[in-house]
Amino acid sequence: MTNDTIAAVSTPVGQGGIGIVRVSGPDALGVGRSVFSSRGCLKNRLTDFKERRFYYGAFTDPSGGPAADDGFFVFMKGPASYTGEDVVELHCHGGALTVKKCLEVVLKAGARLAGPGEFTKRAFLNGKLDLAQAEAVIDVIRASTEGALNSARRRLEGGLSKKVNAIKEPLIEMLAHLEAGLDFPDDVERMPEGLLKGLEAAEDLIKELLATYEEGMILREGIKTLILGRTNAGKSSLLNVLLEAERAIVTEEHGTTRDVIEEVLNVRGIAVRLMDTAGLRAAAGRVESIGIKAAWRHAKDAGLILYVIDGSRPDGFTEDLKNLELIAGKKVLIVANKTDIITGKRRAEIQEAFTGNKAVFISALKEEGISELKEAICGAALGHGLNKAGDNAGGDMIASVRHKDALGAALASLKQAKAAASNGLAAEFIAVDLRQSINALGEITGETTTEDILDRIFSGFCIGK
Ligand SMILES: Nc1nc2c(ncn2[C@@H]2O[C@H](COP(=O)(O)OP(=O)(O)O)[C@@H](O)[C@H]2O)c(=O)[nH]1
Ligand SMILES: [Mg+2]
Repeated sequence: MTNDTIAAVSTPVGQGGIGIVRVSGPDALGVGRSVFSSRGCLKNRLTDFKERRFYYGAFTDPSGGPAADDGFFVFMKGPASYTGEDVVELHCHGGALTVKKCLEVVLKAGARLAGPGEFTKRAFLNGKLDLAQAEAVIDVIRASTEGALNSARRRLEGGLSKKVNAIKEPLIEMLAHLEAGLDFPDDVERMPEGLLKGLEAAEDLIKELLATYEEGMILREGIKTLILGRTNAGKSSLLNVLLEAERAIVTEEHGTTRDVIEEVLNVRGIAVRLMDTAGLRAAAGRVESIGIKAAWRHAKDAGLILYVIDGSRPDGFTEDLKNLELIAGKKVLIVANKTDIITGKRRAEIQEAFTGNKAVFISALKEEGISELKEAICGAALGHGLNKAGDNAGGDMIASVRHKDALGAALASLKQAKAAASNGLAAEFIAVDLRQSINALGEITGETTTEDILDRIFSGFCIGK
């Protein structure tokens, strides 16, 4: 049901200056009226609210009794509201109990508790946002780095939708032309001129957008970054230096780290999810071996591996090269550590021994080369990197499996349309594929989306948004 009146607490649970209960739906004003009174006395109920004006008063159970709390009341008349419906907000004291009590009086007055993301779902259904924008709302809320926030804000402002529509519109025109040819075969040339070229152009644009997936995901979700290497290379020291905190135990003893230690670091706007691991060595005890197995397991799905080598111990390089072979094909940065005790000649040797991967020289002990390493991490994660403000220089990106799958389906149908056109098949066949491609693109912005896709998207939201 989309036309009942829903309510939820829209501010985080906990203590804060203000807590907000939001009410949306055809009876929002009625619900508001029956709980709000200007001087804590229900006899003083206001009946005539001006829109978008704050009124101070008390929130009381419609059947009477002491006020749940006092605060501000504001009314936003639909469609000029977030959901596109009539919306009332009660701004009360920001305590866990005060907001709970205010929500209770609103529910008693006839509103229903909103489900996760239900306000935003209504905004989508009422045409206030398209689906790509609605999805971006939760990404804006969850963003923990500048990069994630900027990328989500671009989508919220409609950047991605505009791109998708720009691909879709010429296809719709081509389809209309083809279909006109079917309906009035005598009047219209059956095979529109430039059809193949148009299909190819759309194909290129879809491929371009698909290519942004990996970076879009990294901006949104961060990058799983594994610190790997032999024992005593300085992995835990590196973790500590990057975090600027004594997070992991560092000793000169081999096999100090056993568990995987995870921390998130903001590197120039990217959430780098660092994992320090047990050093790789053959002669490990039982517990340590479990740690080493975990390290290899995490290596499989890591987005980036910082392979730390002890630059002062060339006797271990053969072992290092063997380990690197096991992670061939992954994004790897060689972090050559302990520059404070190695000579320039040794540096050259290291560079020669590890030519396959980019090497960064650091001293975790003396904290040297760390900003260069951060730069390299950023460059390895995002091809083009970010500018100083954490803005993604690459423009609009897709940032979900849903977008990727929809674009993939659109591309596959386009290819079929192209094959049909170049094989001289009848316009009907081309039209079918073309329509499928258009529908797949429409899924991104929500023109052609089923109810269970919507449910899946909005169930990931928080209640109250
Ligand atoms: N000289 C020097 N020693 C270091 C450096 N980084 C780590 N170490 C030392 O190497 C040993 C092992 O360090 P640790 O971080 O525990 O290595 P891990 O086993 O790879 O985690 C410790 O004694 C550290 O003090 C460095 O940059 N220079
Ligand atoms: Mg360690």
